[in-house]
Amino acid sequence: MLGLQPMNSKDAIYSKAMDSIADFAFDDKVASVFPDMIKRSVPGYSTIIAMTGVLAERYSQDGSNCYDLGCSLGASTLSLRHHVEGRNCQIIAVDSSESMLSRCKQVIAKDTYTTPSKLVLADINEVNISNASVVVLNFTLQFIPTSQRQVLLQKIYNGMLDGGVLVLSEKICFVDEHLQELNTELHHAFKKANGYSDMEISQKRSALEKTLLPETISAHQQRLRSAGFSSIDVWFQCFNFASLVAIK
Ligand code: GEK
Repeated sequence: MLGLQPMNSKDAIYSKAMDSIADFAFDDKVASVFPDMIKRSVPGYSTIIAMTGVLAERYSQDGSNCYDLGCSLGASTLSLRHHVEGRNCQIIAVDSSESMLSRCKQVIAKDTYTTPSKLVLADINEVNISNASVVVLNFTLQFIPTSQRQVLLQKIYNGMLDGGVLVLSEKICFVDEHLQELNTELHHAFKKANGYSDMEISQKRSALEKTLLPETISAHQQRLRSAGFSSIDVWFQCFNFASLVAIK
């Protein structure tokens, strides 16, 4: 996370009352405050990023590719770089937002680790996945239309080596109404404790309504199973945020 510090401006995007709220987009405004925004909004984010590297260290295979799909400013990419150095791996970090990727390039350029890393401006639905021992989808699948998710996961599975790992971190929802309400409220309490006002929380929620589409853990598990993954586990959960590992 050290590499992300210099650009860490405070997120105040939704702090003033807005007449109309546009759909959330990964534009320059968001990219410029992203590390602060995600850290104050996603419970367990730092743990998930750190453990992504630990998992990569365990599952990366000599001479293979490690993908960070939806890399934003490169937090997971850095974690991969630090944990797979010396493994003869190449990291391929992909994001469709130019604002994110140009900043990610600056972050990676400052990193003292030397794992070869290719940064690609592209839609993850369009990139080729091959020879992969590690694939990371940290809070990215939730922005892909639900109807395209199985095809994407099948492509990822097909491009992975036997014994490879997929790390899938997502905002989740619950079938049980009580749990849905409880976890939503606990998440809001987390954001309030991190300095967001009720208005900011509510305006951001409206902006994300049509773009971030959470699913239940069991929907994710079923999709991973249909794609062919053999061992699937929820290794982290805090309120309505979870991270799964799936082994090919
Ligand atoms: C982190 N993983 O810090 N193709 C490529 N990129 C996409 C697509 C797509 N179709 N859709 C969305 N993105 C990061 C955080 S943020 C999560 C990931 C969040 C990109 C989008 O541009 C953004 O950078 C990222 O996915 C999602 O661990 O903001 O909640």
